[in-house]
Amino acid sequence: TFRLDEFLLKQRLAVATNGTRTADAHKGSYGHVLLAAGSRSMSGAGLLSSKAALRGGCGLATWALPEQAARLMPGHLPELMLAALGGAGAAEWSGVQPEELLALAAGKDALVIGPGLGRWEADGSWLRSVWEGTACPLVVDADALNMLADAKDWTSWTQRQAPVILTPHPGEMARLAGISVSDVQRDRVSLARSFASQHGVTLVLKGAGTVVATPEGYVYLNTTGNPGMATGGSGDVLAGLIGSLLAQGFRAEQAAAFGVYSHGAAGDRAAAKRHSPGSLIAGDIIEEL
Ligand code: NPW
Ligand code: AMP
Ligand code: MG
Repeated sequence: TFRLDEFLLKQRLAVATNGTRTADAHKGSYGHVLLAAGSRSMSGAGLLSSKAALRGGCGLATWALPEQAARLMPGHLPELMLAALGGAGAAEWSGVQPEELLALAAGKDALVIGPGLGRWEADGSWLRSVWEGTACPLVVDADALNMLADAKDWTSWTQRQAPVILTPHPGEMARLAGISVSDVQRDRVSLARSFASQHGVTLVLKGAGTVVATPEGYVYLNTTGNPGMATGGSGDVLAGLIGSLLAQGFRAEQAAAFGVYSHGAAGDRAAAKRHSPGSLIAGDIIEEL
C-alpha cells in the first residue's frame, strides 16, 4: 500500500512530462546546460554526463574541465562545447578558481557538478562559492556530494532561490546523512523524504528502486532499471540527463522523476539487447535514451 503522497514512476506518469517539439523550434528553445565534471584520471565521467545531457534533449551543452584534461578531449564528442579552465598548469579542479566556473555559469540554464571531479583540500569552501554564487538550478552528484558531506556547515549556506537536486548512491547518502550504508538501505523512503524536506532539496536516492523525494514531502518510487546498471559511469549518465531536463525548463521534481524513470527504461532496453546484463556498460544506456 502507498500513502497519498507517494507515487510509482510508471510509463503513463513519465510520458506526461515528456514535451514534444514545436515545428519552429531552435536550439535556443531547449536550454544550455553547463557540466563541471571530469578530471585527468576520470575524464570519462565528464564525457558520459555531457553526452547524456545532449541525448536528454537540451539545445546546447558545455563541458567545463581543467585545461590539461581538456587537451586530451577534442574530437571525442563534436556536438559538445568545451571550456578549458584554470590555465595551462591546471591538471585537476583544485587548480580552477570557483569564480572562473561562475563566470561560465552566467546565462546557463542548469549546472551539473560532481561526476569525476576528484577531491582536494578545502574543496568544501570551493563548492560553497559555486553553490552560493550561481543562480542556475543545480544537480549535485558524486565528488561534489562528498564535498558537501565533509563541509559540515552546508546546511547553513545561503538559501538558494533556484532548485538543488542531490543524486547520491547509498554510499554517498550514508556520508551525507552521517549514518551507515545499512541504515540508509533499511528504510530508503523515510530517509529520502525526511532529508529532502529538512534540507529543502530534491533528493534522488539511487540504487535498485530509486527513490525521488521532493522538499514538499512527495515521494516517487522508480519501477525501471536493472542490476546490469551496476557499472562504472551509470550514475554519471543520470546526472547529465537530469541536468538536461532542468535546462529545458522542467521543474526539479519533474526533471528528477522523469530523468530517473527514463534512465532506468533506457538501461532496461540496453540490457534486453545483451545476452548477459553483466556486459552492459554506461555508454549503452546513453544510446538507448
Ligand atoms: P562497497 O563498495 O559496497 O563497500 P564512492 P564512486 C558504496 C567517478 N567515476 N549500495 C560502496 O560500498 C564518479 O563520478 C568515474 C550500497 C563504496 O563504499 C566519482 O567522481 C568513472 N553501497 C568517483 O568516480 C566511472 C554502495 O559507495 C562507495 C552502493 C567516485 O565515485 C566510475 C563507492 O562510492 C565513477 O562513476 C549501493 N548501491 N553504491 C569514469 N569512467 O571516469 C555505492 N556504494 O567511493 O563514492 O566511489 O561512486 O565510484
Ligand atoms: P552510480 O553508483 O553513481 O554510478 O549510480 C548507479 C546508477 O545505476 C544509479 O542510477 C542506480 O540507480 C543504477 N543502478 C545501480 N545498480 C542498480 C540495480 N541493482 N538496479 C537498478 N538500478 C541500479
Ligand atoms: Mg556516481
